[in-house]
Amino acid sequence: MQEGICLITPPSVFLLDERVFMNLGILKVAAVLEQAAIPVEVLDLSGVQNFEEAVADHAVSSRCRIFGLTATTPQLPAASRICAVIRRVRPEARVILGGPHVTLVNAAFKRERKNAIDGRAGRALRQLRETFDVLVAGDGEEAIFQATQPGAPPLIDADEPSSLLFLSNRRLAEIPLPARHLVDVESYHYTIDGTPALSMIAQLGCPFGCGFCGGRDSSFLRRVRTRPSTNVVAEMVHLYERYGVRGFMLYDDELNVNPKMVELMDLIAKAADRLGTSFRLRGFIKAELFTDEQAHHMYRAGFRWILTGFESGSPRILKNINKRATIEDNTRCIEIARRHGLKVKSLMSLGHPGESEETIGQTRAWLLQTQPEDFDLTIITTYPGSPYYDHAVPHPEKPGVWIYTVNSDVLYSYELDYSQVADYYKGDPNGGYQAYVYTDHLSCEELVKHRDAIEREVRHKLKIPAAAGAAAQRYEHSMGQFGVLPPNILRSSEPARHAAAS
Ligand code: B12
Ligand code: SF4
Repeated sequence: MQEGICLITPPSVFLLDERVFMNLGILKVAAVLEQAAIPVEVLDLSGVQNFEEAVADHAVSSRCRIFGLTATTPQLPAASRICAVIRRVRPEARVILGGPHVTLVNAAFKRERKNAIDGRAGRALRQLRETFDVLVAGDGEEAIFQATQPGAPPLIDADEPSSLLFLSNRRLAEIPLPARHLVDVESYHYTIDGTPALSMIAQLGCPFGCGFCGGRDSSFLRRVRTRPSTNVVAEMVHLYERYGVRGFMLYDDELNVNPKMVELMDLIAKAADRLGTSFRLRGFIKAELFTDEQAHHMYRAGFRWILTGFESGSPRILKNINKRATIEDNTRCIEIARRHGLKVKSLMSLGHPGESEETIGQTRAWLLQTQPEDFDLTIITTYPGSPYYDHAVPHPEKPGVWIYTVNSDVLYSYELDYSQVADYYKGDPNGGYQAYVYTDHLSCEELVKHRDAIEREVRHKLKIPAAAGAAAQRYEHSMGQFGVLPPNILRSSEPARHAAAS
């Protein structure tokens, strides 16, 4: 029988609820392997507290010798621990790491190399190389076949548009849909206005250059790549027919950077009519590109919500972020949405260069003035691969502190060992935040204090309930099931496909 590949999604213990959106990237890699009749196992550890036990139990009996992990930066500590478990129980195994973290570290490293700097991205990449056997940066769909070959190079760079491994628009449309059947779809629970929904990626890339956003030097994350509108609609129809869902969360970075967005909305509306149903959609919009025409067609397609990264109510901070949108653009975006019956979730953040009590006050005032139906307020984290990280220089006096300067305003960030610290994203919004950044005007603690105060006040005044979390699950192997993982954690491609490959 042909050797299989076990693909693993590490947990994200820092998320409020881990079974909301399944990881589509690794399921795209699984789909191309299945298409090539290579047996695939998917170990979905999202929400599994004792994940190392689950990995040990499975790896010891798995027929796979190749293990492929995905990781964002905050998932890296868990991914490193998973790798250590595999090495312990299966010393002969090959462990591949793909996903956003390695992609971003590699992009930052290439930038350092271009500028002849031996810097922290180079160190981070070396650390990854010491931990994993093969690293894959960028698109995984073609690269996985190289990574699994005997004698594969330690780093495969599929994040270069000149590489055959970098997917063209045409190839993007040809590759199979994410292999969602290899995770327990039922255990994921997301609704849009009460309608059960699944997430989708219709296009890749965002051409903008916001300072806190990862991948501004990565073609994988920056170059806009689209699929034909008919191809996107076909995925929706498939999800409707196979899983019975009418809700779709579009996780494209910014839907309206696609010049064919209105055409796409029309085709979605027509598909729903043809099926005799109505869809409910949610997705991200770039504020200054938003128009009445887009809003009208989005509503017809089934959108009732848009999410927009407005980030700040301060003109100075918007400039420092390099957001491009002005306060007026942002307010106008909300007005357009309102005219067309679309609710707005305003995505806001604190802790940018030059952040002060005054700029935070402007953010608070803008939220209260524009009254979004929902909002999110985070403190930014300087992840590798974002301009705030990549363009920072060491503090001349304080070891472990980095300085990013823009328009004479400064952001200080603490150096973190990303292989150890699962940096904070969303915990308990009432008192669970930490900051690893500060400015000339506000300390880490003050940023957290202001964030918590605005969260409480704005939610109270606008009557917006706080998001609820979900308890993590424990994998139990004490019931005579040693080595057999339940189907909500482990799924394999169908035996018929295995047989075809043997
Ligand atoms: C959807 C999404 C989420 C969702 C769902 C996450 C999930 N379960 O997938 C939610 C809302 C939960 C979320 C949360 C967060 N996210 Co998010 N998210 C995204 C988003 C918009 C789309 C992800 C996606 O599906 N992409 C499309 C697929 C095809 O790409 P992919 O997953 O990277 O997989 C491809 C390759 O990476 C590679 N690959 C991936 N895995 C593997 C494995 C192997 C073995 C191989 C060979 C290849 C391979 O092949 C895949 C197919 O091409 C991305 C931005 C983006 N456009 O990618 C940000 C992004 C991944 N998120 C990001 C961040 C920072 C976060 C948060 C920390 C929140 C925050 N503070 O902003 C949290 C942390 C979540 C976590 N689990 O770690 C950053 C990651 C930065 C980093 N350094 O890792 C990104 C890149 C946004 C950005 N531009 O800054 N996120
Ligand atoms: S924050 Fe949004 S608009 Fe800015 S670069 Fe990232 S994806 Fe693009």
